[in-house]
Parts: sequence; C-alpha cells; structure tokens
Amino acid sequence: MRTGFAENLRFYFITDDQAPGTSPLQQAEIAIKAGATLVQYRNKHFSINDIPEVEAIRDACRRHFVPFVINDDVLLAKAVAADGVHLGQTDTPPSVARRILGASAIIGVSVSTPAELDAADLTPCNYIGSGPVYATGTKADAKAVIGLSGLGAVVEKAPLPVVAIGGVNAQNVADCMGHGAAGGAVISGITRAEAPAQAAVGFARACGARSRKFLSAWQDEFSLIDSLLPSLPMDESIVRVPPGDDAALLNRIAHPVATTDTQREFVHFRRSWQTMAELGQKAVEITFSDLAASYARPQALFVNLGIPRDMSEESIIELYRGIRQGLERHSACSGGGNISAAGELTIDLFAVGSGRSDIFPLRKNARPGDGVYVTGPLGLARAGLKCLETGDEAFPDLIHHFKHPKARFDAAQILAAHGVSCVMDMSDGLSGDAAHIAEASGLTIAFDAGQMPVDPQLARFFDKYGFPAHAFMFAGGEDYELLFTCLPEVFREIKRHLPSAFCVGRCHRRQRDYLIDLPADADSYRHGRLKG
Ligand code: TZP
Ligand code: MG
Repeated sequence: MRTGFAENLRFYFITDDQAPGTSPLQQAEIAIKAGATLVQYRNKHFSINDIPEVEAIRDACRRHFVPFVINDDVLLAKAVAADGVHLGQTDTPPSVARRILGASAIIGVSVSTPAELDAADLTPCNYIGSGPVYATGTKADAKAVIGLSGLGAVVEKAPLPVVAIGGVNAQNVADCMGHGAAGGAVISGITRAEAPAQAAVGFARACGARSRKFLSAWQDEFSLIDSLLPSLPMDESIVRVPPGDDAALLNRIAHPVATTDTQREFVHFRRSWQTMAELGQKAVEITFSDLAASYARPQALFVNLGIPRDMSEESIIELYRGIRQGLERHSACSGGGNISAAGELTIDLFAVGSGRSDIFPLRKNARPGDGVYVTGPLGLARAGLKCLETGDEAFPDLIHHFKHPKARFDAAQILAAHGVSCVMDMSDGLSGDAAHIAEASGLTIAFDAGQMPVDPQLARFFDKYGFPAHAFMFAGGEDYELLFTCLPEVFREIKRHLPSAFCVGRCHRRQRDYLIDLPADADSYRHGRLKG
C-alpha cells in the first residue's frame, strides 16, 4: 500500500458525461478548485473523439498535483498516460492492469461486500471503492444498497483504504468517514446539483479537503512576491541590499558575467510533463549552463515569472521551491524578481556570475586542426521528451535527462584548467550548435559520427521505435553538455579527468559548407519545439 494514499480518497470526484449544464472538463475544474484529492474520468458512452477532453482533464489534474484515474478502461489509461485506473468486478483483472500500467500506477477496485472482498485479488491494488452506500440513479447496474453498516463491514476487513461511493454527498460524507471510509466518491452530488461549484465547495468542507487558491483569487500579486522572495537564499556578500527595494545593490564582482534565459509554456515545456519544482530547478540549471560555458561561477539570480490565472498558489510555491533548490545546489543567491499575470507560464531568469580573469571562452576561438568534443552523451533529453509525449515509462533515465539537466560546472573547471578557449553549451543539438562555432571561427567542422558512442538506453529506445542510429544526437537539443574544441593532445589529457567526454569531429580550414560529413540520418529529427 502506498503510504498516505488514503488522503487521496478524501474528495474523490468522478466526472459525469450526462450532466446537464457542465462538461466533464468543467466539472473536473470545479472539483479541483474546490479541493478534489483525486479525479476519475468515467464515461459509459466514451468514443475516440473524447480523447482531447480526457487529456485536458489529465492536464488540469497534473497542474494541481491531483491524481487522475480512468474508470474501467486500462488501455485508455495507458493511451493518455493517466495516473491509474478504477476497475469494477467484471473489468480487467487488477494484476493485468498492473502489468500494463506499471509499478507506480494507481489501481482501485470496486468491492461491495465482505464476500467480494475475500474473492478479490487486492495485491496489485492501492484502494477499494465500496458501495452503493446510498441509493443512486447514476449507475444503471448498481448493486444492492449496502448502507453504512455494509460499508463498515468492508472497511473492517479491508487491507487497503476504502472510499465510499453511491449517493454520497456533502450531507452524508462525514457519516461514511465515521464508518471508516477514507473519503467519499461523488458524482451527482456535485454534477447534478443546482450550483455545482457551490456543491463542490460544500463537499470539500464536509470531508475536510482544502480548497485550492488560484491567481485570480489572490488578494494582490505583490503580497505573493513578498511571501515568496524570502524563501530564496540570500547572501549579503553578493547582494548587499537584498530584494525589497526598487533594485538590488550588488557587491563588486571583478569580472561580472551576465546571461538570461526564458522558458515558455508550449514552446519549451508543458506543465503536465514535470512537477513545478522540477521545472523551477531545470530553468535555473539551463540559465546557469551559460555561465558554466563562460567559466563563470553563479552569483545572483533574478526571477521574473508570468503566471496564468488558472495556476494555484501551491503550484507557484512549488515552482519557487525548485528555483531555491537550483540556487542552493550552486551556492548562488536571489537578487530579486517579479510576478505578473500572463496567458501562459513564463519563467524569465537573469543570472550574474563571476568570471575568470585569465580566460573567457568564445565560439570564435576554434582553429583548424582542433578536434571537436562534447562533455557527455547526446540525444538523451530529446528521447526523454518523446517518452513523455507518448507516456512511455520504459526509459526512466532518458526522462530523467530531459527533466533534470545539469549545468556542467564540473566539466568547465577541467576544460579551463587545460586552457580550452572555445566552449559553448548545447541547447539546440550538435549540428546546430557546432554550426555556431564553425561560423564564428570561420572554418569547417567535419563530423566523425562513427566515433560517437551511443548511450545504451538510447540505443534500446532507437530499437524500440525504429529510429535511425543518429536520430536526436545531431538534432536533439536540451542536452546542456559543453561543446568545445582543442588540440587532440590536449583532449587526451582532458579525457583522463573527464571520461564521459568524446570526439565528434574535427576543424578544417573553411570549405564551402560550415559542416561536412553529417551522417545521412542526422537531420531526421529537428529540435523538439512544441507547437503552440
Ligand atoms: N459505483 C457504485 S455507485 C456509483 C458507482 C460508479 C455511482 C455513484 O454516483 P453518485 O451520483 O455519486 O451516486
Ligand atoms: Mg466499472
């Protein structure tokens, strides 16, 4: 049993495709706002045309960290990458659902009586739905009403948390919980109420769920910044007058290096792909990656957020938590920031670092005869993105690379120690990034794809999807490794300290093209820019 899973059952909302006046998506939004702790998509007239709505409900749930499960249909749950499934007695057996959906899926099963409980295979399950506790018109084939005593009998024998279902509403959910249920599963009590939003708030109150606060409900945007900014690390040795005034006063930095980066929803990420904390951390790493490529140490970060009105305060706090973790990882501090409402989530970061006095690497410093090298594997993040898009959980390492890029300060230190003077960080994929160096240095880079190692997990991914060998390695993007050039004998030394580094090609005097010897399949996948 998942620890604390019972808490997800407190306000268990189930969508109703037959409700007058509200769509399942509107219902889910109402329930989430009121404080639903789990949403189940139930549609006995489901057709393939409903998939976009199912995905929209899934995304609304993910934005607010609400688990999302599908009624009955394991394959639909798999197809939309839902968090799990709820199964009736005659649906797919739980053990099969577990095999299809994987170890982390939520699996619930309906059990009406102690006899059904004895017969059920509960080992793969996380929770039990028990009812109908009260008479209901919502389920055509509902079993006999079990009443509070029947519910109590199931709870007493159940090795898993139980959610009460069937005619449960704001008036009786507390009674169900008094008989041992972890919460109430509700359909018509909300969807068929005269005022569903009010009914949802009433249900939340009755079962003790906390409502979610949305940006539109904030008293004012300044109060939120006031409460969030102090959660980021401060350091008076870097920022002498901390955020709070019109501008921050920084202490003198001998060789200040500044950079900025934007992460925009639908262009760089979708909220449903990662937690807000992961997103915050990633934004910091990406911005600091430019400092790593400039041999600078991060000092202060300015955070400018554009927040959509449907985002809850909890989500913004989570985002800040991720930013804080990113800053702590690099011993950097906050210089201040701003929050405003926006159509889509936008994270604008501006970073100040302290550079070296002796060397500032430039893209124009490559010379004919230099080898071209990278500090680590390529294409993993782009493949991880593909896994997230398709809901494929078989490649956790690839997904990890997409979600958790790391600014390579460790590698930068080794390159600087060996006097490497041509470095850039890789955000657009090898061919795009190498073209910047070739162009700036006025030379041609010849690739040697045969020498490039393919990460074993990436190789398995290519096999599974039938992708050519170099898909994502040349045109992947978001690797955030460092691309650099130096003489081969210098690289031999570097390799001793940085075993993950490898050669991707060589610099030659300028020929007609900046890039030559690209493998035929190099461009088979362009950088994964998302459609708007
Ligand atoms: N399973 C047992 S009763 C029921 C289901 C799906 C219907 C619950 O709907 P309502 O409208 O909350 O009574
Ligand atoms: Mg069912």
